[in-house]
Amino acid sequence: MGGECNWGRDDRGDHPVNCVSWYDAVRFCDWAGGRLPTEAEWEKMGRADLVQPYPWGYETADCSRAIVGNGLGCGELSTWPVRSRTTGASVYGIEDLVGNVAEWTLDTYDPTGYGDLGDRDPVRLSNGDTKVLRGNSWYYSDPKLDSRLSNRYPFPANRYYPYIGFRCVFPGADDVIPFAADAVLSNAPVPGPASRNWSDRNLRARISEGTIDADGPVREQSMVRVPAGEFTMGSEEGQYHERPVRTVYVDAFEIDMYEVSVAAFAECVEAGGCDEPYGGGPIFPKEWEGQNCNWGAPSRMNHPVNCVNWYEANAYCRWAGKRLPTEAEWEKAARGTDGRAYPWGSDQPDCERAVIDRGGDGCGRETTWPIGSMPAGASPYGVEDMSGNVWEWIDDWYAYDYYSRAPDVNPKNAEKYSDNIQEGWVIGKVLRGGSWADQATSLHRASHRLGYSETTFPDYTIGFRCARDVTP
Ligand SMILES: [Ca+2]
Ligand SMILES: [Ca+2]
Repeated sequence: MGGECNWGRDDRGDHPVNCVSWYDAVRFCDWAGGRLPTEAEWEKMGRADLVQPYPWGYETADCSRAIVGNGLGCGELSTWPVRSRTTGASVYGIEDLVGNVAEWTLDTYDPTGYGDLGDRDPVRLSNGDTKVLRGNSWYYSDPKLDSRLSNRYPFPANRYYPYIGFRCVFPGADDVIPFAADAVLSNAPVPGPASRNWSDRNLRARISEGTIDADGPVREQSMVRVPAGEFTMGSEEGQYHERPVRTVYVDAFEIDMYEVSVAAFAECVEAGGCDEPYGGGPIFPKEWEGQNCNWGAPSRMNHPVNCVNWYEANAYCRWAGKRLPTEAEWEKAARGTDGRAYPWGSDQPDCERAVIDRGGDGCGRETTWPIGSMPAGASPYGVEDMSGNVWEWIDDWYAYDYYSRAPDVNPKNAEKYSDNIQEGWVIGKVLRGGSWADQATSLHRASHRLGYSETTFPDYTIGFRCARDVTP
C-alpha cells in the first residue's frame, strides 16, 4: 500500500500518469491513434534480439538505472519525472521500461503460459479480467527477478494504483494485431469518478465485482497438537540470523489452527480481558491505510485481528488460557520435521496457498482474507495461514545472534536484547510468516525471522495466534 496519484498535482506534470486502470490506458492510446503494446512488443522494446535480462544488459536493477523500490522510489516515496534514468535506456533508446511505473500491456493473462500463441506477433486478446503488467515499479525492489524484462505480472484490469501506468505504440494502418478498442471499451466496467483517491476507486471496483466478503458464520478456533520431538530450525538459504541451522527438540504443544479472528478478539474485549485494538484513524492517512485495520471495519469478523501490538496479543492469549508460541514452536508447526521451506513444501507462494501481495495486496482484494481461506497452504500438522495473511507475534525477544547461543531443547529467548537498535528504533519481539501486503516470497518462508518493536504503532500487517503446553 502507499503512494499517491500524480493527477492534479502541480509539481508532478512531468511524472508518468498513474492510478489508471487498463481500460483508462486503452482509452488513452486509442484517442492518441495507437494502442497498448503487446507483451511481445514490450519485451522487444527492452532487449531487441539480445537475451539480456535488463534493457542495459546484465547488471541487476538498482537506482543507478531504474526507479525501483530501494527505499520506495529510490528515496522519493513516489514516481520520478519521466526520463530521469537515461542510463537505463534500451538499445532502441526507450526509457523507463524497468521501474518508475509498471506498464499495462494489451495481453490477457493466462496461467498456462505462452504455449498456444505461436511465434509471430503473439498476443492473447481473449476476454479476461486479468491483464499483464510489465517492468516493475518505484514501489517494488524485491525480489530482483521482478525487474527482469521477461517478468510477467498478472493484475486485475479494473484497478488503480500509484505504481501502475502505461505507454502506447503506434503501429500504423497495417497493424496485424486485431484489437478493437471500441469493443473492449463498450464492455468496460463503469469507472468511479476521477479521483486522486485510488483506494476508494479500488473499493468501488471490488464491490461491483462481488469480491468483498460478506460476513459468513464465524469460524471457530481449534487447536492442533504438535508431538514432541526434533525438527530442523533455520535455513542455509535464508538470512544470516537464520543460521546456524540446528536440530532442535521441542516438547509437545498445541497451537491455534488459525490466526485469532476479530470475532474471537471481540469476546475478550467484551469480557474485559482485552482493550479494543486500533480501528483506523489519524495515525495512518485514512485514504491509504486506516481501512486496513480490521477492528470495527464492516464484514471483517472472520478476518484476523490486526493492528495489535505484542502486549495486546499477549493479553488475549493469557485471557484465553493460552500463551504466544515460541519461535521454535511456531517454526516447527509451520514446516514439520523435513526441513521444507514453506508449510506446503518447496514451491514458491501463490494465491492458491497463501494470502500475499500477488496481483495487488491480499491477492488483489486489498485486505486480509478470512482465516482459513487457504487450506491448500496448510502445514504438515494442518495449521493454516502460517505463511501470509498477517505476520504473527512470537513470545521470544528478538536477537540476531540467538541461534548461535540458544539451547537445542525448547529454546526461547526470554531476555530483551539491549543492542537491538536499527535506524533509531528498538526491535524487541519476533514476527513470523509474512503478510497480505508482502510481495517478497522470502518473507513467507517458515524459517524467516523479523525483529520488530513490541510497542509498535498499530500495524495492519500484524496479528497473532496462540499456543499452550500439553501434558506429555
Ligand atoms: Ca516503467
Ligand atoms: Ca499468518
